[in-house]
Amino acid sequence: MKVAVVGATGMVGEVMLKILTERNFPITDLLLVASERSVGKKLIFKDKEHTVISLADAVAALPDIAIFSAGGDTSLEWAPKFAEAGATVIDNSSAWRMDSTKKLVVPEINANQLTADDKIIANPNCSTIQMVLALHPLHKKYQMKRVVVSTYQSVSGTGVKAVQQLENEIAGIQGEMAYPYPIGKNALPHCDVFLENGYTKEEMKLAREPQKILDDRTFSVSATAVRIPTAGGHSEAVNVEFHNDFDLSEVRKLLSETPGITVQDNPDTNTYPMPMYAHGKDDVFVGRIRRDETQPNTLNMWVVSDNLRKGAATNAVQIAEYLVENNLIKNNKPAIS
Ligand code: A2P
Ligand code: 11C
Repeated sequence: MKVAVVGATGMVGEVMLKILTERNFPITDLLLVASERSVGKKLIFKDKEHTVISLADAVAALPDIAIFSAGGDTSLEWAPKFAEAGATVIDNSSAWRMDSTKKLVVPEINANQLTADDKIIANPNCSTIQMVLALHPLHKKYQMKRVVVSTYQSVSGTGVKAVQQLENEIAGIQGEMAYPYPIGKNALPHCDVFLENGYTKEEMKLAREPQKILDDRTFSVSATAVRIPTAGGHSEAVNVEFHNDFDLSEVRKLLSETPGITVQDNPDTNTYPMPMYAHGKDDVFVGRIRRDETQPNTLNMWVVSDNLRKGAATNAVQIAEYLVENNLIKNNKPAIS
């Protein structure tokens, strides 16, 4: 496969290269793409030096697969150009997620909907992916009615500038601010921009994306997204009300049998998921599984995952693997005249 990584110099791009290496994705040619600022820069992939190229040069090179992590504007403009040149685009931004002509995919849940005609495929938001992976087996069994989620999100979700802000604050250095306030020793109930309804864009992603991924609009999600001074992953307190009653040991069994989930849940040994353990791993970790004693058929759980891995790069690479394994990369490159 000729693979383009668009946004290769960014935070997700760096993890993407690591994951393509770890999973030994079948790459014959690798195109590393970033903004004009980075063209000519050298990056190492599997001990080999690669030169960063421009978007236009990458389109001209006719890749089979292009994995985008370069922001929504770049995706909106360039994903269609890559698709027209025959590439299958897997896009990490929010640009195409709610477009009814594009699929929004968490491979463990709905990769089976993909066909060779899907030329732009959307990767969900990081906080959505980990939540929906934990909810999916429970929804199938007990049917969700309403989810109330509060997130505790890593600064790495905002990007390099935010990680630097936290590091500067810890070191006592004055520097550029990614947030309107200090993030160290703080919690900001503010992830992404505010919308007219008073919610943030991040909160609305959590409300809408799960319905599309699970192809079900009969349940609702209400979210509060909070940025905290951690770097290893996102955590979520998830309260879910079902139509049907559940048995706690069966909930634990369903979750532990779900590919991609690790249950860490033992109050006797202080065992529960934390970003410092999830960091660098691909699984979604679930713990603090308990009944909400204030109303029937309602469960509380704590869900943690590395937002740059399963929340972004790993999920995108898993989509690419599914396409390759199922022969869904169509060779429809334009004929060269
Ligand atoms: P560059 O490093 O040249 O700015 P992050 O989310 O960590 O900030 O990374 C964003 C990634 O998207 C980087 O690789 C960045 O490249 C890339 N990028 C940003 N804007 C553009 C653009 N207009 N065209 C191509 N790549 C872009
Ligand atoms: C965050 N979830 O942690 C965001 C980062 O829509 O892909 C990813 C934004 C997105 O702030």
